[in-house]
Amino acid sequence: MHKVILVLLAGTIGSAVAQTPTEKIRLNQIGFYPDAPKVAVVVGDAAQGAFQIKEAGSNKVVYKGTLSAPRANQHSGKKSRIADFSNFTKKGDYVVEIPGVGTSYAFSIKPAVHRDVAAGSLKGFYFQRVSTALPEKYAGKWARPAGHPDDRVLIHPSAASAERPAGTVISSPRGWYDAGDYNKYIVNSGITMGTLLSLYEDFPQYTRQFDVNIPESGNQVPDLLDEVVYNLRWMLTMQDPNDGGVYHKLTTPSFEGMIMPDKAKKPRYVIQKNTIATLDFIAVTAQAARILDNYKKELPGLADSCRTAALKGWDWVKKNPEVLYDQNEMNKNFDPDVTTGSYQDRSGQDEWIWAATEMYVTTGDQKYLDGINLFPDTPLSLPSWNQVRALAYYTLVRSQKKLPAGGAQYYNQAKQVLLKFANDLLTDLDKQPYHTVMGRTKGDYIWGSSAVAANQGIALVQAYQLSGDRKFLHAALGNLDYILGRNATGYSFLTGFGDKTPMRPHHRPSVADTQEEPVPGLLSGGPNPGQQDKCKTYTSSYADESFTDDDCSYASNEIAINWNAPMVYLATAVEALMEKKK
Ligand code: G3I
Ligand code: 9MR
Repeated sequence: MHKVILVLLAGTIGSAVAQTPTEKIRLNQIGFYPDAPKVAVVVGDAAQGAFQIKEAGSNKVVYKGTLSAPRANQHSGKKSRIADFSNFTKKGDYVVEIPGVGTSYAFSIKPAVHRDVAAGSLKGFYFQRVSTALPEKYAGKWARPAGHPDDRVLIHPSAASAERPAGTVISSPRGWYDAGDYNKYIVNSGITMGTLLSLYEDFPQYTRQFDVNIPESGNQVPDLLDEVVYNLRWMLTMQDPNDGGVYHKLTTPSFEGMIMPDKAKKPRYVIQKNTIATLDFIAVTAQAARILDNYKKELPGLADSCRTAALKGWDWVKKNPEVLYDQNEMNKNFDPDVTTGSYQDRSGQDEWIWAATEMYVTTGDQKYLDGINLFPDTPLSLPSWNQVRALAYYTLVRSQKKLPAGGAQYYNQAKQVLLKFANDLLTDLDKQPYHTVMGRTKGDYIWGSSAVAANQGIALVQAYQLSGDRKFLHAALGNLDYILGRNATGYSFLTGFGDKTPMRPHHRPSVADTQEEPVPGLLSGGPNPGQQDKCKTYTSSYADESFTDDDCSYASNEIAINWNAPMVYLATAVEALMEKKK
């Protein structure tokens, strides 16, 4: 009893002294590495002159600094100043205080400061698992019954063949829910898997240490790969065994309501085979084959199945090089109409490059590059579900030592293109209102902009690996700071991580369950001035502020596997690289 009173009393005194954090100071709400840049941003006109760092508990001033000159925001015209305390390196818990403005959220300075973020965002994938119950042992208060067995999926008329006429029942279980919806899309699975498999290939040692408390955690396979295999086994079922073509998606005709997985029981179909889905599938299975060769004992037959699947897929795309998925056209010809995510892409050029490169690296056979222009004369695009060329270059530079004779030229070209791309990302970094690569142009704020920040971070990590120049690593870290709070909304976009983090993502289980807090470890889409959801609760239309923490907002506050994957990559890569000595 006495103990309880004492604790309560201490709590009261603590909160009487502590100030409510101000929203005007924006920083990574998790914290900083001792020997890396540390930046907070203060918004508005009031702030100028000095700032200080105080110990979170005692209020003792431990560092004094001066705010930068004001920087004008290109999206909103608002002013901000930078509080740079990179020179302060002592481990502990602190706040930033700016006289006349207030104090920030508390943060830590310590080694491995993003370890929980990295592990938590990987665990996010477990919560997206289809066809299985999530018991409390692994899912805690987000435990839920199994949904979508997907063992009786229908062949949609658009996907019919002689061997599998419309209405044929196939089994296509497992995989991850794509996003806030319950469908499974091959194209989006493609980049997601490529990103996670690349994380394993780039940092095999570090990723072996992950234990994220999933059912497979006790086995001899790294948890990262166990999670990937859960989706891989689904992807393999999406290939038509008769000809090697791959279905575009497994979906209900229209989106389910905001209900739990086990309550969502509309019939599900696989939809039209096409070239781009098959190319993405080939890239993933080819990459998985070479990685899983190292786990033949633990995952018997899986590497071989992937290799065979990739080869069969390749035969199909060679015969069907230009079958595009066009949902409107498809709906004109077949019933039922399908109105779920289209993931339709007008050009397969980048998918050909990616698939051919993965085949080339896995088999060592030059023939896969025949007829492929690996380095077209168009600027490289940041990876996204419909732009995968950079994934090919990441694989080429990573595989330098394993490339067959003649491969050095591809390595050299890929390296050059990637370094140019990363250098361009650094343009005017010192002038940016939040001192981040993310957000220099309005074009960064698309649907899923958080993944733009994360994918830019990956490109910068690649450049650091290629050059050893720490400016790239520090800029990648700056984009991680962006995602975790140093941005114009003040949100840390990863659910469950930070003080101000989305509470109402457009995510069916988070909306429909009985828990106050959303499922953790999921990356919210982030600012998107398109506001395609037409929600009424946006409070700003400036590109970098166009976000609303409301479950109506699928255009700014949904979550998605192709956004979570680069989040996992960036946080993990930064951890692995900061762990190494300079
Ligand atoms: O291709 C044009 C480009 O030419 C133009 O410059 C640009 C300007 O904004 O727009 C580009 O098209 C955009 C397209 O994504 C490709 O980036 C569209 O405006 C934009 O509306 C579209 O958003 C996609 C959205 O689905 C709607 O189709 C998102 O990228 C995609 O992540 C999202 O994915 C959904 C799935 O369909 C369903 N499941 C949830 C998932 C996440 O929200
Ligand atoms: O929930 C859907 C989300 O996953 C998609 O990203 C989004 C855009 O395709 O669509 C959402 O579903 C909405 C539908 O498009 C329109 N009616 C309301 C649905 C959300 O409740």
